[in-house]
Amino acid sequence: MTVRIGLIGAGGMGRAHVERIENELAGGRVVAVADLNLDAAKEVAEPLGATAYGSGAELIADPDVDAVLVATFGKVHAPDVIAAVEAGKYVLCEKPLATTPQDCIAIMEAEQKVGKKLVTVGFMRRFDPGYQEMRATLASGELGYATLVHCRHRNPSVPEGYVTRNMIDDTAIHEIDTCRYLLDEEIVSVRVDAPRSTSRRFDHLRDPLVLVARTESGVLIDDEVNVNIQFGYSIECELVMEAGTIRLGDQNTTVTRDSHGNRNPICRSHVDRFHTAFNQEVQQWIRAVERDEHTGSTSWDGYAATCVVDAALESLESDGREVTVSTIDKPAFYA
Ligand code: ISE
Repeated sequence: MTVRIGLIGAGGMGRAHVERIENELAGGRVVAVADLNLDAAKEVAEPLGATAYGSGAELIADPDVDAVLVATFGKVHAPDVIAAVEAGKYVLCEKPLATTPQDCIAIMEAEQKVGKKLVTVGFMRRFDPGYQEMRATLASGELGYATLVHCRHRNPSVPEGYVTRNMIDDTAIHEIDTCRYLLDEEIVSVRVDAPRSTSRRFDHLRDPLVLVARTESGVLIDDEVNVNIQFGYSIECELVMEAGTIRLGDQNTTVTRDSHGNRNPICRSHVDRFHTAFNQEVQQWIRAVERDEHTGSTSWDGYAATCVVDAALESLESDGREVTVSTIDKPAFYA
């Protein structure tokens, strides 16, 4: 069976997904594209022979669409995700699931009403082989339990429209999710420190920031978020256990040796750094939809991450006070 996919959001991320579905992955086909900018939807849809729509609602109602990929801005995710769930269609929704805990709760309620896990959140790092190995090493127990996680999230630069809250809700949200995934426990408190800002930023931005979070068992996480580092896209993560550490391989392609010394190419963006992870994520989603199964992170994961984001934003607004993360009790449905 070929899974007939409808894409909502014809921007950069949506186009990158179309490219992989059409040229690199098996089992799926993009049959419809929706965007509020109908011309953008047409531009993506026409070469594929797909139908273009000016709204997500029309695409979701199309009986030829089996499953929905949402790649719009986080702020507008909830209505489309809820409509797809109510139509009984599987959804792969780019992160964040939504920008408020309330919207995430509405999505979880819709899912529980339908009685089926239909929503996967696009936390693609869960599909990165490095993070998977780190998780397996911790879970094996060989090196004891975790005590610390050191993370660094660096981007070469960000556009002017990127504002300080995006340091948390768009960027650090990846470490929030990967740490929950690696440690298999919730983050219970968080604070955000703001060091001296780099001069290589737009004036409105506070960059870099450092997130310091604590989990249920007391593991301490530190995350340097630094989005105008100039030299490239670089993600580091080191998990410290009682009897050893494991560090994520970064930029692990080739090393050139010449009269200038040793050097390796550095990625420019998440699309190339996490190419394999994105492909694995979308491929496994397509396979799971074929089998009528859920895969990847759940709406609960999307909700839990958004609650940590909220607490971190509160800390940022209160000059780095440690803020307790408040959540509803986890519904048995997501156990
Ligand atoms: C972007 O949306 C991503 O998801 C990238 O992984 C992250 O590095 C970047 O800061 C975000 O804006």
